[in-house]
Amino acid sequence: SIEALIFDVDGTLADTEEAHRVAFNEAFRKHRLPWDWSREDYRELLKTTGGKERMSAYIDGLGLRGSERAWLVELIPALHAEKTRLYTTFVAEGGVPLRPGVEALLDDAEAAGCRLAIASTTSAANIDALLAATLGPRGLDRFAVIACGDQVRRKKPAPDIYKLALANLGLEAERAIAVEDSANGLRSAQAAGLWTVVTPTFWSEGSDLSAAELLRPSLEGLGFEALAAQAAPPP
Ligand code: XBP
Ligand code: MG
Repeated sequence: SIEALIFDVDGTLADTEEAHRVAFNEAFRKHRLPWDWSREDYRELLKTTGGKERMSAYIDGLGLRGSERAWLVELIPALHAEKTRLYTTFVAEGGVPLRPGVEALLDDAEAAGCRLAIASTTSAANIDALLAATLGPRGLDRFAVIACGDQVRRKKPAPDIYKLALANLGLEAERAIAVEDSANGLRSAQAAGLWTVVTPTFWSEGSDLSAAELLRPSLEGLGFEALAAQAAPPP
């Protein structure tokens, strides 16, 4: 039987990527960089997971040499800290709601005795801000395990973050379900052996999500028992 649901955060619990994008651009302005990522740019840039890694990939694409490139690479930690400050402030003010059906599924799973967990590329600070703003001050405590950010060296699509979440839950992959929104997240979860539900957003449009065990526009109307029965049908 299914004993845990492991949720991705960005794109899955909430459609946060526009807030991330705006925070990146604001951080670039504050550091007097002439960078401005459009929504189309950002959809492409999302193929690199992790904010620091995303900026690094962007800098690589600028084709700069020597000291100019080195100076920008050295600026990444400061840019990312600034971006995190801006993002958490916006999210803490209630700037990003949960996606439809998320809270109902969390409630339903808990009522059925299923544990909740998180496997995310983003930082703990960002997750704390989102869960407190959307689920209240005790929102974070509802998750038995939060695996995130730099706790693993290889971010999604590598399986490491889902493997870490499973290890911390003390479960084999057969006992859990992953909930995702993106191709990188789907690859990560499936590479860790997880049965995966995918609910795409604007940001995952155009990516191939056909490998998902269950693909649906949102979690709305999806009860825990129905989900668990699909993932682990009774013998
Ligand atoms: C989300 C990400 C994150 C956010 C930015 O991927 O890739 O990098 O865009 O967060 P997933 P940070 O939903 O697959 O976990 O800047 O904190 O990295
Ligand atoms: Mg995601």
